[in-house]
Amino acid sequence: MKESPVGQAANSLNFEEFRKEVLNDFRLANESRQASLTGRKEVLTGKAKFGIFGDGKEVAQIAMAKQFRNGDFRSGYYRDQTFMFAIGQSNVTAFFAQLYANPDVELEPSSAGRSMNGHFATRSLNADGSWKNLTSMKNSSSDISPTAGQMPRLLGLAWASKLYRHNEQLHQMTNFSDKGNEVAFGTIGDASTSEGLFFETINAAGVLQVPMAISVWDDGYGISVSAKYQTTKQNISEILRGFERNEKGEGYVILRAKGMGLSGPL
Ligand SMILES: Cc1ncc(C[n+]2csc(CCOP(=O)(O)OP(=O)(O)O)c2C)c(N)n1
Repeated sequence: MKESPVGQAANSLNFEEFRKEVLNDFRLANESRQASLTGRKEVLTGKAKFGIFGDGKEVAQIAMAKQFRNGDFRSGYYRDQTFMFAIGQSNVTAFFAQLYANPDVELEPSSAGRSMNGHFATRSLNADGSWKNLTSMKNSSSDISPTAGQMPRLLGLAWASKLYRHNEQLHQMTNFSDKGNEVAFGTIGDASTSEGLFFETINAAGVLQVPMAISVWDDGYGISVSAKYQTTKQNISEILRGFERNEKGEGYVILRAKGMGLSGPL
């Protein structure tokens, strides 16, 4: 086996498998980038009603998808297309079907053309109205338009898992939870962290100690308004420092990473 280009982490994988995975990830990132560029042209030339896209966030979202397991839930926002593609719960065809408001639920499974583009969801029910087994699929709650509106629901999903974890009577409901062994993943833009719902969720999650992971995508702007006008110190991680986990195990872990490195051409 050849020396792996990324050292220890990849050495556990067979080199051929690793190579395949890297190429697949690169292909997916490119497809998603092209979907953003083409979609934006469709909106600006009047062929689609409204558009909002996830370019610049491809690589970090692919990394996030690698941690997302069956049974987990997403409560996120409109920039998550690459993540949804990467977990296999959307694709370029479905993405454009939503952009054009296609009312066919087979083609546009997130909302059958009812929501704006970039508003993702997975279907928890079968066509006959019965429940799917949510523990054997990757789940997304339905995106809503008010920014930060996804936050209380994220907390609810994580809280539900904690209740399942600690209440054995619930363990028989195997379609919904594997004894609480799930994580709720949230995503939000930096400007939307100014909303009260964000701070309430952040505080409650620390108090309740729930299985929840939030990514704040900080591009320094909310529409065209600089972070200077909406976030104290222009740095949400910095102002959340008081919530950081202490030696008693209270609070939670805050990590910062450069996730927008490929905002130029891939
Ligand atoms: C409650 C509410 N206020 C305003 C808007 C309009 N709006 C949509 S996106 C957006 C900017 C969000 O910026 P940010 O959270 O930084 O996310 P980004 O799009 O930059 O990733 C605004 C103000 C909205 N959807 N909901």
